[in-house]
Amino acid sequence: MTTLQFPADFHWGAATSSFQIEGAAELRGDSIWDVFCRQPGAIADGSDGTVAVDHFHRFRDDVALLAGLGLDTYRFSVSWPRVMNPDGSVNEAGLDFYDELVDALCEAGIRPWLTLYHWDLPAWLAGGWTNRATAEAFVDYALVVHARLSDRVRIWTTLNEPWCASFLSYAGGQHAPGHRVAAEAYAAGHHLLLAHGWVTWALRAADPDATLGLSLNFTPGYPADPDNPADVDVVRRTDGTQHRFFTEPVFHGEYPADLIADAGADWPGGLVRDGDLAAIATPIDVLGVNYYTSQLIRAGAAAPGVGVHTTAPDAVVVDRPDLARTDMGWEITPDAFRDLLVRLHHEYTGPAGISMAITENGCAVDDPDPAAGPIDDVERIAYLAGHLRAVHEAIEAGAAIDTYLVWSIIDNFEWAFGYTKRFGLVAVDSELNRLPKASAGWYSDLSRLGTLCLPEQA
Ligand code: IFM
Repeated sequence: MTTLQFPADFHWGAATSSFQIEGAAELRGDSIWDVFCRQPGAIADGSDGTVAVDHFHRFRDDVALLAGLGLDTYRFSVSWPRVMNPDGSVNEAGLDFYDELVDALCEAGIRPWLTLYHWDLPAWLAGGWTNRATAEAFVDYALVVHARLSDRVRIWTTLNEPWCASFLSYAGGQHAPGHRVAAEAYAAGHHLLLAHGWVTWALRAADPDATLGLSLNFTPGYPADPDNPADVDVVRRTDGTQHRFFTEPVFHGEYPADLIADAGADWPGGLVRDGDLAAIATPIDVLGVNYYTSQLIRAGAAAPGVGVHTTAPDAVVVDRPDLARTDMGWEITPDAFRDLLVRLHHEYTGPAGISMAITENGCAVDDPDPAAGPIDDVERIAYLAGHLRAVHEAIEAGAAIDTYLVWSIIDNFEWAFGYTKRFGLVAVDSELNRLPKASAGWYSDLSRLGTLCLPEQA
């Protein structure tokens, strides 16, 4: 057994998002995910977010659950269509919900970490993220939320995983609004970044001491044959659209030239106005890193489309049969997580003098039905332990990482997979009772002591 000690001031917590857990859809406007869920075949089990796990009505129990586990941070997102009405007025009752949630968290001694956008875009915003006006509306919404909650919420994430909200949604068709038009993905990506930059600027002006950032999802790619230039190049292009499209303008104020060249006619040059890149590069305080897996890629025949983790049309993901997989089919690669964190530290956060937080990490396990008895999710514990070892190694290598937020505290609506995939430390039965799994107890012990115990091979 090896033991690794995390710093005494390291933050341990969990993350969720509004659409995935809240329910109470009748008390808010439609989001693009409500509309998407109504499309036949869009969601694997035909489900939706109407009730989800009813967090809206059970939030006090859920906060008590977090507190009982001893977690000190809870990252949640606000539902834009719960807070704003189609005519631009504020839905005060919707805002009240978050006010009460934040109060409950503070009373429990839990640090609220608020994400402003986790994909549930109001359905009434014409053109969605392909329309620059959506970024303008995002500023109005963000300021409304900030005005009500900033006396207690001190950490703000503008966007969660803008790659998913652009490429997977507008080119891949797998997420709302389900389009398959590459040029739309670039336009959406630019407007999402603009929304991030404008809100960062506006919140900084209103609240200079707030901690501000965004959460990006990273799936490092490796060439199947490092000596084959075609494989190396397809990895470069995948890294371009998936990662550098976001990191380069945020940290360096520019879109990479190779990415613009690769995009060709799809590049939204006409949409990028003077001042946009300066706004996008408004300094942040923390980079949120969401990590689940990595992939081996080779160049293959061009097949238009977007994979779950790729964008280049000729990217072929190569199976690594020696690696274990999660229930999403994602290969378990904690060493790639460590290498990613060290890369991000050297290329972006270190030079900017800012920290990183792991704002999502976790795994889907095909857990047994909770009705059958307590769930002993040893696979999840092993996954988390391996990835926390990677975080520890990255810290030892110099990366400034001060927070780890597991995805997720509770089983929830896993987007196009509906309720068929379980990421939670806590199960939910058919009556929506909360039933902690073995991983919840394990994570609770870890967060209290900060000591990670690993079998020699983890
Ligand atoms: O459930 C999602 C979450 O909403 C965003 N990041 C990845 C998770 C697992 O797929």
